[in-house]
Amino acid sequence: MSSDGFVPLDWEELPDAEMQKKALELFENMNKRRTTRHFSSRHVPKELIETAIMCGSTAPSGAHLQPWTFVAVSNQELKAKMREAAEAEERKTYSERMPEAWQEVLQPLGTDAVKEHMTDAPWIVVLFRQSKRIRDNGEVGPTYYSTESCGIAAGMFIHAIHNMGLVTLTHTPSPMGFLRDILDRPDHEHAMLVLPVGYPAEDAMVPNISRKSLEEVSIFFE
Ligand code: IYR
Repeated sequence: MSSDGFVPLDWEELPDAEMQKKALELFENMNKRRTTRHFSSRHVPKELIETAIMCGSTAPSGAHLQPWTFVAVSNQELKAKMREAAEAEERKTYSERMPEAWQEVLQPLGTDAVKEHMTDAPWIVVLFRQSKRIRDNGEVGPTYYSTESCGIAAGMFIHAIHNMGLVTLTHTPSPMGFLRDILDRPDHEHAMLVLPVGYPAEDAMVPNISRKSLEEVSIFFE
């Protein structure tokens, strides 16, 4: 069976009990993921980062345009440059741009303008969203749902990092325009997330917070 441009779906039915088991095991694994700001500088092989990017890049995307570029940086000078620029923006954000309502919800998380993770973590992965695509003939065309697509890709990347036993942090220095300049990306690429990746520091801490219950996050109509 084949029809132009389509191939049969590669899919295998699982027994009910196996489905339940896999579903719960995945939840238990995902529920152990924590965001930490405290990274060890221990080496992480490039191959692991490459595989995590390939996991992120399996995400569904608008019109299958895959509108993302993952820029992975281990170069120490470049990381230092990014940290300096991020901290300059963040100092302004924390001291002038952050309204009180925002400060109120951030306060328990203990964040501030000091971004040591930018130089401590062995890898900084910056996810760029492509608002346009370059056709094969060089012409520029639109992309579709690029924010949604990149959000999904980021989630899959984060899960891959957790699943391989490393930690990451979704850092959003704001505004992020400086990353396009430092990392030499074109105008139609927009930095969306900064993801330091590595082993946690030995004394890594995380906020003492809990996740919402199923009842709080969902409504079912049956
Ligand atoms: N971008 C800043 C502030 C910040 C904002 C939110 I919303 C957070 O959940 C955490 C931090 C920063 O990265 O510090």
